[in-house]
Amino acid sequence: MKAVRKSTRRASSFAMLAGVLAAGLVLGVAELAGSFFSTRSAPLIALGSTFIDFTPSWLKDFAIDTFGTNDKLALFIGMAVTIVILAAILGYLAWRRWILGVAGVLFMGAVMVAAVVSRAGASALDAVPSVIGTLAGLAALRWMIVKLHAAVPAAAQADDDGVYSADEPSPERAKTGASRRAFFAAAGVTAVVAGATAAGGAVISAARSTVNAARRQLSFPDPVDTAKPVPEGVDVALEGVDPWLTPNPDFYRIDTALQVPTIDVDTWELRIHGMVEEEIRMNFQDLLDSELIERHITLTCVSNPIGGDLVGNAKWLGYPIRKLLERARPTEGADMVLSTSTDGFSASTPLPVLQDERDAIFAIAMNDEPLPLEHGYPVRMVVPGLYGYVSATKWVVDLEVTRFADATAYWTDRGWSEKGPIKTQSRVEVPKPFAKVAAGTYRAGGTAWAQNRGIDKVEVQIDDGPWEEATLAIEYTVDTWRQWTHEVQLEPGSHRIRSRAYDPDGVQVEERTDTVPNGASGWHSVQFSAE
Ligand SMILES: Nc1nc2c(c(=O)[nH]1)N[C@H]1C(S)=C(S)[C@@H](COP(=O)(O)O)O[C@H]1N2
Ligand SMILES: [Mo]
Repeated sequence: MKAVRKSTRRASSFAMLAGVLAAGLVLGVAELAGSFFSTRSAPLIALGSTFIDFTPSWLKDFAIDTFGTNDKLALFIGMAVTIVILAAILGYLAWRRWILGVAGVLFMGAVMVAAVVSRAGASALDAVPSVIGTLAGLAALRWMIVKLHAAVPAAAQADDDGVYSADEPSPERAKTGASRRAFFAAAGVTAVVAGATAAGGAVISAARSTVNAARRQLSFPDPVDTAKPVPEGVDVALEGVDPWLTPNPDFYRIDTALQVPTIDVDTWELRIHGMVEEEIRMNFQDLLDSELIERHITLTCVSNPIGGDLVGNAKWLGYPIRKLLERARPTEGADMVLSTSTDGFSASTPLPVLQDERDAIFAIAMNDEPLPLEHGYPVRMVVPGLYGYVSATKWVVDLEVTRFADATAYWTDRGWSEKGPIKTQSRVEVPKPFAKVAAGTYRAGGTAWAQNRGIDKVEVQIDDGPWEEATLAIEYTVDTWRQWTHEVQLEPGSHRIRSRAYDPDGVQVEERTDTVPNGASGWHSVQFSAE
């Protein structure tokens, strides 16, 4: 009887240990997963920052008075102690009654998610690491608790007050010993995985912050050819229409990189080779020493659905790809340039497109800022008029001049077309789908694009009425998108608004097609109602 009581007591401390290890796993996994996304999603930092934000000023003053510049360290130690205590309690609860453990872990997970998501600039996506971590921790806790139950005599678990009557036969005890070893194995695995994930996450985040610090230090020479001034009239000044210049944090991001590559500018090198008279290697300083130009170019993803937002307009600073090709001198028969990024993505771009006057560039800055890491730091390609998958290689390090007959690229290997000119598109941004607007005179608006060809006209239709010509904003260049606006008269009731754009070749294709294999076509239509 005494032995059993002792084993219960020991079991509860094992349960607490299991809770603490599971909490470690939650944080470790979340840290590693977070390092793949952004530093914002690291739950510990978010929790600490949230705590600071909610700390009453008397406590803040007390902390600064007491700990001085060590106040942050004190905060982390305080957090660690709190987490260990809460986790131990949770472990104990989970052992007594699993459902309490589940509820507790999910509650803590929810607190983490709330802390992460409420940080400035955070998005719902930043919650993913906390969610993954919580699920991993829950699974590990379950695993350890099951082993623990197997290790502790059944009678010991049946009674809450520690009074039982068990005279166990020795075979039982032998089994219990084996189960106890199984528990320790589970606990050991959890501890190792927690430590490894936390360390991995820390290493990746540290590498990223070093690269980010170097990135912030970068300064660029003045371009020899600056972008022409942007007239105010490129904007129709209608609330709800996307800004003409897309701020970097709002710029869509599409790539295959599970983890954003972190490249050291000092070791970055671009090689151009293959069917060329002269092979060239260029480092970042060579690029800075070259004659840089500045251009506004609207980038579009082939996966953008009709009316979608995988499109953005930015000012790019960089070196014309044409100039590099002039120096390398492609040989007879070459018709394609295969560009490859550090992470193995590749794009096949028609050689003539990179040689003509359209200003395809190796971009090093985006909207007057060094390229953001996720947009290809330190160097990416931007080619007016082609979808990103065949031209806009981020983190670019290699250019091979070759032939379409001899090589294929990442997406062309996966069923997308070899050639990817951007299709002329227009979209309605005001009204939004299913909006309720006031009947009477209503101002609609949106954006159209036909990079490298230009938008000549946009027409708008309400229900089955006549197509009317919309007012176009000033065209900046043919490589940038163009806003439109149009006043319509609305009767009360439900309506449909459609838009269609014209490029120099005529009206945009009406037939709706899927994005595969070379981009969606079709007229955008929005349902809404007036009352
Ligand atoms: N290295 C790399 N570059 C890439 C991609 C990629 O997956 N990896 N995706 C391309 C695609 S499909 C598009 S649409 C653009 C998107 O660029 P953005 O993320 O800067 O908007 O990048 C292109 N460059
Ligand atoms: Mo894309």
